[in-house]
Amino acid sequence: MTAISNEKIPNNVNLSEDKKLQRALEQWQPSFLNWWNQMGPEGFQARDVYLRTAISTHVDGWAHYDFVKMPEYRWGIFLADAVPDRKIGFGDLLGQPVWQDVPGEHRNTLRRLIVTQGDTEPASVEQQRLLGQTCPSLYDLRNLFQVNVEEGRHLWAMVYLLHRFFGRDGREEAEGLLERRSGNQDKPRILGAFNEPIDDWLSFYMFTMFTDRDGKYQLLALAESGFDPLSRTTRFMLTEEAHHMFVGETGVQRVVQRTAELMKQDKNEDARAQGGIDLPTLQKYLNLWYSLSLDLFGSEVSTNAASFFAAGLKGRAKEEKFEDHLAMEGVYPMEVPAAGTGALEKQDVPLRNAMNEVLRDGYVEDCQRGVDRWNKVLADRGISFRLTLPSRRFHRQQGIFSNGLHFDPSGKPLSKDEWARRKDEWLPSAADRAYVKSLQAKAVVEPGKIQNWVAMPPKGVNAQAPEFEYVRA
Ligand code: BYC
Ligand code: FE
Ligand code: FE
Repeated sequence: MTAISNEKIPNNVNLSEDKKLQRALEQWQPSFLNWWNQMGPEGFQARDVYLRTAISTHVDGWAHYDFVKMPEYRWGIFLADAVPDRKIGFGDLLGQPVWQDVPGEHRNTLRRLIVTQGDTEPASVEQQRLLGQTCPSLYDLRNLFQVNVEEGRHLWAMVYLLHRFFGRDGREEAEGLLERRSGNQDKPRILGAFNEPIDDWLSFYMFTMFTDRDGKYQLLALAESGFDPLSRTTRFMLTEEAHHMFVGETGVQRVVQRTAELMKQDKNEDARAQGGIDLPTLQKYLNLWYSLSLDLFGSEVSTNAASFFAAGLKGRAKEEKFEDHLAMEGVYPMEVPAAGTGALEKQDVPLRNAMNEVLRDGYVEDCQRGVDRWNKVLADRGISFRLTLPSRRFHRQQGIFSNGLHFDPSGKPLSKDEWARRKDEWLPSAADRAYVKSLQAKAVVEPGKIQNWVAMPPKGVNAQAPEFEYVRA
């Protein structure tokens, strides 16, 4: 491994050999820090936080753990090792050598994909910037900051590609990534879920469970790209993504566990009476973040997706597991709402046009495995309630089930009026949100202590104890 740690921008891309690129990125760096100081975690920037930093891409030692002040975090540029003689694994160019540069005819499309990916990273940091002030424990606070600095690194990953391969347009896009703001009316982030508020910790756990998991699937699809630098950078991002989903899945699991404990302490099994989050409220938060995250896959039937696939820009997750990499002949049977009536009709969609749905299939299965693990916690404690993933048709704002159509969580069509009348049964109401926030009104920052509505983790970070002082006063 080359020595990288003492460079201004840590990297494994030989940045010092490309002075022009190095200068451009060193010019972007203060803008990034400016953005971080303004839009990053509020109130904790001067604290020492126990963080892992990526220092290489090798499995046996890519992470280094130590106390760091977040603005001094060493955000670096890391690509996974090149696969020798790598070939395009799908689409019209199947079997041709991958590209080390951007083919002119795909320049705009690739830039757009990279910008869309890049935009989500700072967006999530913005969405989460006030959570530190209401943290359940120091362990959770540290995990939040770990996720935040790594999303910052993912932004660096996309900005590297923009600067290195897209010339002036790329540099302008890199500026734009620091200018849009989550939830801002005039300059919103690009994708829907990234403009939604994350202003309580249950939402944070659901977001890292469901929305970061969209990240996993999108990154897996981009890791198949014929544009090799994109493939290599997303492959390394995936190793960091695993921790974000761990934070989400185990976060919700610790809430489920605590809720079960509190139910057992109450003569009516009433978790709220014991200061916890009841299971129906958990289900509503799940419904919300799962449906917002389903939207991130785009429409079920998409000519964009077909052309990304045809051109070798974006594949399916783990493309090698499929038999037919051309996808010219197959169809994907789907239930599609008929124009006008909205009644569901079976339709065979040409496979390439259904690539968003194919990617979503893998995602849905992956989510279900997590939900099964939560339900096991309930079963083990003798509670009969089960959490469920709602139908893919429920509460959609993108794709064939949006556009004024409404469905209940079982997928049954509803009139507009019925939806308006009943949606608070399925999505967090203003009262639910106020209740959840009331449980988190006061941050708990004493080592080993935790708010009442969530259980302590069974293990700490990097072999430290759960009660370790992860963020120093
Ligand atoms: N919100 O054919 P369609 C992550 C637009 S998360 C707003 O349906 P397509 C992370 C679409 O852009 C992973 N607009 O979809 C997680 C298009 O616009 P134009 C992020 C949307 O193009 C947590 C139109 O609707 N990575 O990393 O096949 C924390 C029709 O498009 C939405 C990526 O997204 C939406 N939800 O696919 C931190 C990968 N959905 O062209 C980070 C890169 C669609 O008509 N992006 N639209 O103006 C892509 O691959 C594709 O852009 C999408 C959409 C999958 C998002
Ligand atoms: Fe990310
Ligand atoms: Fe993430």
